[in-house]
Amino acid sequence: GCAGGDAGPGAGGDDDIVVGFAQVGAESGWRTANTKSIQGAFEEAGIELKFSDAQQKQENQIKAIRSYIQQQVDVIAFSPVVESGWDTVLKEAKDAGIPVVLTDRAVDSKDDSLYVSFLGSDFIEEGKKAGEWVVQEFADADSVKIVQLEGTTGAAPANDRAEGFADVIGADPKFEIVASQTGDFTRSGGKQVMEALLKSNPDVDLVYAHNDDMGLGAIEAIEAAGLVPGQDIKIVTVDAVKDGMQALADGKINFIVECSPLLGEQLVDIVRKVVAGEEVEKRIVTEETTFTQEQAVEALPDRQY
Ligand code: GYE
Repeated sequence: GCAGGDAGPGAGGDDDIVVGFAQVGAESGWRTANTKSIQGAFEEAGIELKFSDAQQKQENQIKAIRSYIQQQVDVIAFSPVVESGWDTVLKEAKDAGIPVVLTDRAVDSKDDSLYVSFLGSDFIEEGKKAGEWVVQEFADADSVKIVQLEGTTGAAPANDRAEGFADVIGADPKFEIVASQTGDFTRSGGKQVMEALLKSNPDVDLVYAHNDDMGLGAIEAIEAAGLVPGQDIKIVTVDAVKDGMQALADGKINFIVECSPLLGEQLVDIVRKVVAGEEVEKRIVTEETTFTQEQAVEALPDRQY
């Protein structure tokens, strides 16, 4: 924003900063919690936030970023819906002298001068944690048929959660991914894909869903087929949002790898530093844990989202 003139309280401080945030959409419980965290943190900080929802379309996100460039905001932050295809618009921001912070999801740009920092989870690690649980859980089984419900095609968390999981289970040929399809990180997507996959793979042992919402959709499909989720078919998911944790506590999901959506306060910190001309870390990794059914029962009452 513009400095000078106004000598009111906070002049020259946070009141003058304007941030443009281009969100992915509202596809999941995780995303809703993430949006709430970001909007809440900026409101708390007294920093103006321009917010847009791209409805999971890259073209909408690019439009939003271009409009933030035009409005000459101080910092642009966004969670890239897919990994590739960002170089041109990021170069436009750079040429306009507007620093960009990536939150939650990465881009595959070779030139890392196109953004100042990337705040978010290590999705490969999350996939590995899911795989490690599967290896333990099925230690005594001779063969394990797995259905994978993938996140949005081309999104960093879909690519990386598949990769980390495959790395771990790939060490033992008894694990077989019999089908893998995208459910676009939505509950309805997970349900639809699971309905179809159950017809061709009625003997599946395990569902690995890249997020809770798709796992919750799969539960509906499994129950509709007359099977018991969590028993006849085991389920492991990623996120640990409230509905997922409830299903875990109820025994319908067997294990959840946490992915924290609460990035708002850290993003505010980064924005303040960038505007003040201070150094920020290029990569800030979110800390997260995993939950068993027992741990979900314990954690649920205090869960914020
Ligand atoms: O896991 C999923 C959401 O990018 C980490 O996006 C995020 C993912 C999250 O739709 O639920």
